[in-house]
Amino acid sequence: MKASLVLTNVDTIAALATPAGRGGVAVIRVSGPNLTPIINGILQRELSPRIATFCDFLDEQEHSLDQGIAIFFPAPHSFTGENVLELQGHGGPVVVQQILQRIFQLGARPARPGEFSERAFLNEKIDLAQAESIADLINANSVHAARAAMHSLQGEFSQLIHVLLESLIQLRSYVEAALDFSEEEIDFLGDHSLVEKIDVLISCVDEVLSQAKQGALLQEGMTIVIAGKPNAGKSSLLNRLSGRESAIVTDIPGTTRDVLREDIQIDGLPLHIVDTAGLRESQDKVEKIGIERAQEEIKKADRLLWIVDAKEEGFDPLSDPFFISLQCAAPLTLVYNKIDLIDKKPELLEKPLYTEIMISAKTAAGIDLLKKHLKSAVGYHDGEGKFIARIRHVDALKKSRHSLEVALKHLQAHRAGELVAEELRYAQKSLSEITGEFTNEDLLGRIFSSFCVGK
Ligand SMILES: Nc1nc2c(ncn2[C@@H]2O[C@H](COP(=O)(O)OP(=O)(O)OP(=O)(O)O)[C@@H](O)[C@H]2O)c(=O)[nH]1
Ligand SMILES: [Mg+2]
Repeated sequence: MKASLVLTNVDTIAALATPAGRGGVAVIRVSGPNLTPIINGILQRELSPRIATFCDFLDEQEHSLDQGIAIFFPAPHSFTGENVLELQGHGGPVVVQQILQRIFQLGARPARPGEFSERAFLNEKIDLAQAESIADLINANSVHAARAAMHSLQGEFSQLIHVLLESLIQLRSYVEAALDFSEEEIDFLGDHSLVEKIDVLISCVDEVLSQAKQGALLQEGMTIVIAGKPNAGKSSLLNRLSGRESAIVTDIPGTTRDVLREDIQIDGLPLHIVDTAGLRESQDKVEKIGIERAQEEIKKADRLLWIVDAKEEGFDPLSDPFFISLQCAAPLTLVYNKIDLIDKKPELLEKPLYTEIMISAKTAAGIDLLKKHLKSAVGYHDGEGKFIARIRHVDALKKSRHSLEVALKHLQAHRAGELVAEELRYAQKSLSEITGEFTNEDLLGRIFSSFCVGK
């Protein structure tokens, strides 16, 4: 599949690699099989490989469009694995457009979003997980996320996947070989060491899975929806968590009508906090829409913070008809707010089906406890994640783990060698999706088109 894609990518592509707009320097990147016409046309001189050369960038009439640095990276020692030309000129939108137009005139076409990274992947300069980490590094919102993305880019995550794949391939060859000799098949299926080997592999997958979940949290964060009756202090809590007065707070019930969002971080864990309209029966047209929106947000939450006034101590959400009617699937934290009014101390209680926490949005009492609770509720460990990952990777690891478990069942319950072999094959396929060895073109298209142009 890779080879056929490479063959269709014979045209030369160009794009601005630095952000659009005005800046000191703009870098234009050109990649393709043959850049001689472009270099001859715009620079009218030869370039030594990987040497920065100060020169004029020329138009058709040989007038200078700009002056800057040109660097030529001959294939395969370049980012994309093709011949690459980088022009570093002045960062003005007009001058950049003129240079790009000139390059297009000389035979290149505009690059699609992510097309440089896609070519790097197709030419096996990086695998899929590494290509994704480029986008993650660029989009990183915290030092933690940037470091983790860098580790992924350097191949640490891919390396772990390769180790798992190696063990799986060994296991598969053992099983397949045994299947070829039906007499020995009986021995091999009864051989406890095979069960052990699959067990060990499942624990190894679990280990990588837990790290990948951490990496995916760093990359995607989680959505926390604050909901409850009017005046409970939802907007006050949003403001307290975000550290700014983003929501209007008054003592009038029904103050918040729209959905408000703030992105915050707790020790590198990105949290998308959503404040919603207080839930109650209302005849007010605007408030009713706000309440509908709140209900929609609750459905999308990764965790729900249900706020009640601390005076309502003993409130049981699970027997509250209003709460039940929301049919919230997300895990719940019941937050008693305004403890300053009843002279209570912050406290956290683990109930069988949810967590209870006492805070004051006004005095900030218990806010650190709440933050700590949110971190541990999603399994986020302090310190940094080793590498960045995506939900896609976590899902692939889970699928692989599931296949291994099914293989184990077939082995133990029925000694069904063929089925064991088949499941091990699925397990391998799922793992290979992470690094892109078995990935279909649709998925590739989706992944790379989410990048920006020039990457
Ligand atoms: N004493 C005290 N007052 C609080 C606390 N949190 C909020 N309040 C007050 O309670 C009132 C309502 O606060 P909001 O944050 O607007 O409540 P809300 O839940 O967003 O209300 P709606 O948007 O109307 O649903 C305001 O007067 C706040 O100052 C708290 O911890 N202690
Ligand atoms: Mg509010």
